[in-house]
Amino acid sequence: MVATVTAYTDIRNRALTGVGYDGVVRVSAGGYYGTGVLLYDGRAVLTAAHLFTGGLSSATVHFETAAGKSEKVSQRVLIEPHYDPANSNSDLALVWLSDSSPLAADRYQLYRSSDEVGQTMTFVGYGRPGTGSAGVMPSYSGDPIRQKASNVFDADMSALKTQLGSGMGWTPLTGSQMAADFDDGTAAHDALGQFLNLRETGLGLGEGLITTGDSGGPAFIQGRVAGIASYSASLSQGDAKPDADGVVNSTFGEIAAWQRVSYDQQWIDQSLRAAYPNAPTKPEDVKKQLPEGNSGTSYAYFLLQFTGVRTSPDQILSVDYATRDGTAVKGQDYVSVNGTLKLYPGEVQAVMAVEIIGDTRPEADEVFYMDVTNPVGGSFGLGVVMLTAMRTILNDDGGWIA
Ligand SMILES: [Ca+2]
Ligand SMILES: [Ca+2]
Ligand SMILES: [Ca+2]
Ligand SMILES: [Ca+2]
Repeated sequence: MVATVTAYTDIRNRALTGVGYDGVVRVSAGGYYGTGVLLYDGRAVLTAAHLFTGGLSSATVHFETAAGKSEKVSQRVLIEPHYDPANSNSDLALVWLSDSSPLAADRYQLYRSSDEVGQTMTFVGYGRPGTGSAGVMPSYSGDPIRQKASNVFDADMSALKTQLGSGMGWTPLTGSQMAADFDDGTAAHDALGQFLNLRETGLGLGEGLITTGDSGGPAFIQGRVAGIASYSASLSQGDAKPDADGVVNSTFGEIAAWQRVSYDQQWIDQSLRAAYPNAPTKPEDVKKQLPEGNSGTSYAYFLLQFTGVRTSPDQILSVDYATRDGTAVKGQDYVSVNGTLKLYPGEVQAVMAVEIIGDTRPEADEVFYMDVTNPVGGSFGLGVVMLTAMRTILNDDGGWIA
């Protein structure tokens, strides 16, 4: 990915394995590729819809983790239903793996607050390398390399449209896309400084911008997925020509846009929930004891129900949740999760899924816990601050004698 300030051979820009980026994957479809990010269910990869133009409905997901490289084919691609290619709105897609992801691949939560603008983010991708001064390297023919760089989400893209008017040939939906510019520390190349008077001249050697192949890649705030890389642009207005060469090639002075994940979190959450296999829909169907399985992961479900009354029909309710070790140990027996569950308008219940790790080692039956806290828009009952549920992973391998 990523055009950076220094050359791609500079180790500072590499998103090496084992340091938290192993859930950032390469997604190839129809002879091209982009980038994607593995979400909290361990099955769905969030990426850009425009990778699937022409009705493509399959993809290959390439993992690169501390445990090595592997790839998985997906035959299940869901395009955000409001995707509008002419304006690059809702440029999001979900790609489900046919089975579980490598355990070494990080799973990520969504960044859910709406305070992204003004924050520094780190973005990661497999795009063609380049530098801010020379632009993307057309001659690069090596293997795709996973790189990272940082930038600041300076503005909502719709603010730029308001300023540039017909000088910008597309209309971003208000609140749905975020802009960052590629700075080199000078006012001359500070695009959003010139257009919107947002004078922020960059993060020095940490600054970067997306290039071709980074499409669909994540921008992280606090380790959560806040943006999905969508496109870059070379814009000008009158005397303001921040891009030195006027060509879209990821040089200093260009602007890139990320789809704003918080804006689309309902579609993402509900799509993932709808895809859980055999998820319970009523309390009596919840399985509290689950066979461990022999390979990959399988789901243990927790069903959260709201029995109160909303203050208004469109109120969004939420709780925070986190798994906790009992005799079962995270990373060995199950995949720990720690996130926020939202109940959107019309919903009175939803499932949380935890991946149980299968193996063929005889063990005792083991338990782990799910703690649910911080109810927003309801309470757990007088004096109750936490709900806890337990699940038992049943040994299904021979040889254990109690
Ligand atoms: Ca910048
Ligand atoms: Ca700037
Ligand atoms: Ca340029
Ligand atoms: Ca087993």
